[in-house]
Amino acid sequence: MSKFGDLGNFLVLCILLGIASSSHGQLQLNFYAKSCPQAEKIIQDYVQKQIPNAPSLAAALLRLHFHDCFVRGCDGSVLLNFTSSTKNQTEKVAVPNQTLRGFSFIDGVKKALEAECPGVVSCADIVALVARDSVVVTGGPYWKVPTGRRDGRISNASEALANIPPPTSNFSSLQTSFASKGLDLKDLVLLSGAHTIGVSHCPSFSSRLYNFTGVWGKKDPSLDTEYASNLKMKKCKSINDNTTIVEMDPGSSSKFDLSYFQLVLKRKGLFQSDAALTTSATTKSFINELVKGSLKQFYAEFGVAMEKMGKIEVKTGSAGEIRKHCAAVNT
Ligand code: HEM
Ligand SMILES: *[C@@H]1O[C@H](CO)[C@@H](O)[C@H](O)[C@H]1NC(C)=O
Ligand SMILES: *[C@@H]1O[C@H](CO)[C@@H](O)[C@H](O)[C@H]1NC(C)=O
Ligand SMILES: *[C@@H]1O[C@H](CO)[C@@H](O)[C@H](O)[C@H]1NC(C)=O
Ligand SMILES: *[C@@H]1O[C@H](CO)[C@@H](O)[C@H](O)[C@H]1NC(C)=O
Ligand SMILES: *[C@@H]1O[C@H](CO)[C@@H](O)[C@H](O)[C@H]1NC(C)=O
Ligand SMILES: *[C@@H]1O[C@H](CO)[C@@H](O)[C@H](O)[C@H]1NC(C)=O
Ligand SMILES: CC(=O)N[C@H]1CO[C@H](CO)[C@@H](O)[C@@H]1O
Repeated sequence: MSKFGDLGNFLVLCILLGIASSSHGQLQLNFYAKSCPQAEKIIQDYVQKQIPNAPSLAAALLRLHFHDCFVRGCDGSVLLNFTSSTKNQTEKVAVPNQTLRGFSFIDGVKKALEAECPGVVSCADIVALVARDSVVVTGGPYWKVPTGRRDGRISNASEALANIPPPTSNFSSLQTSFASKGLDLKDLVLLSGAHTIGVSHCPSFSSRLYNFTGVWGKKDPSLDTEYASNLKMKKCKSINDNTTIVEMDPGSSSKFDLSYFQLVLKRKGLFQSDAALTTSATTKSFINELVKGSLKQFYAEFGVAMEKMGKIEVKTGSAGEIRKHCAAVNT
């Protein structure tokens, strides 16, 4: 009798744990194995076909995943053009999103997936997989992307403003921002390493050249002087230039290498947020270790941090929805 009781308790416990873990929202590798077995292959094929024609999109797509995850979790909300409650004020409209690219690429992938298995693969998973596959195709690191994310129905510009750290962030703001997403200082350093690829527009850093701390003519003393003059003479010739693009890792902005960290140590990180990583002894020593280590080691650690970022506040199970079109919530 007591034996049955124990077994009974044990079974009840198993069921409770089962419920707890499923409602906890676990992503899993190859979530679409049964529902859409070709899903990951379709995405990979699309990326392998398209990215070599437009390799600069790899950086844009990686950044898109970051912006998605930092606002309401990785739920595809960054892709929405309008929702019923926020009308045109979606995340895209917010200042940090004005330079996002890659939306039509995501739409193209979604179209290919809808043709194979309609209504099955979420836009949030597409963003996560496309980011990884694009980086891999351009010769960068690979990381695991567990799937099963569901799409959100809300996208709000003021939340994007509040959650995406601005390039003027100091160390403590970055630490707070990342901590609020469950990411630690090591993650902050590693993920900032994404700035080894891609470009920026002048307004993201021109106050460092022209108007530091709001004082006209003042330059950011933490930025290498020669680098600053070059940027002023050759790139951002006026503080109003909002069209010129600048490599964040000059000469190496299509290579996923360690040179971003080398530049940051030489006071040549483009943003105040890059420079801020050397203002804490902890993050500075992480950077020193990375620079001394191998590329392989950076790739492995970057991958772990990306997997962590890809799990921020994900919606799973029956939460959210699987959008039909990535730019709009289902009606
Ligand atoms: C630590 C806080 C971060 C700040 C303040 C920041 C800020 C920025 C800014 C201002 C730009 C340039 C936008 C423009 O003017 O065009 C940029 C570009 C970029 N960021 Fe970040 N970022 C951060 C973290 C990250 C993370 C975590 C990732 C990805 C894991 C990332 C990936 C990228 C990439 C790949 C680009 C280049 C995009 C392109 O070429 O279109 N950033 N970032
Ligand atoms: C959403 O906005 C993007 C530009 O931000 C545009 O290219 C796309 O056509 C729009 N999609 C819809 C469904 O309105
Ligand atoms: C958007 O988010 C802000 C800040 O959280 C909130 O005050 C505002 O009410 C939201 N707007 C809508 C339309 O939900
Ligand atoms: C939203 O649309 C209205 C009317 O079309 C316009 O007046 C307003 O400026 C728009 N807001 C934003 C942030 O684009
Ligand atoms: C960092 O920036 C935040 C937000 O702008 C500000 O409130 C804080 O005082 C700054 N911290 C330091 C140490 O400068
Ligand atoms: C310089 O910065 C201050 C404070 O942010 C601002 O009020 C001023 O308009 C800026 N000057 C120029 C020329 O952009
Ligand atoms: C960008 O610069 C152009 C020309 O200086 C100006 O017309 C436009 O309003 C600017 N856009 C933004 C978003 O500041
Ligand atoms: C990609 C995207 O949607 N960018 C938008 C950012 O916001 C400006 C207006 O503030 C729009 O013009 C862009 O289309």
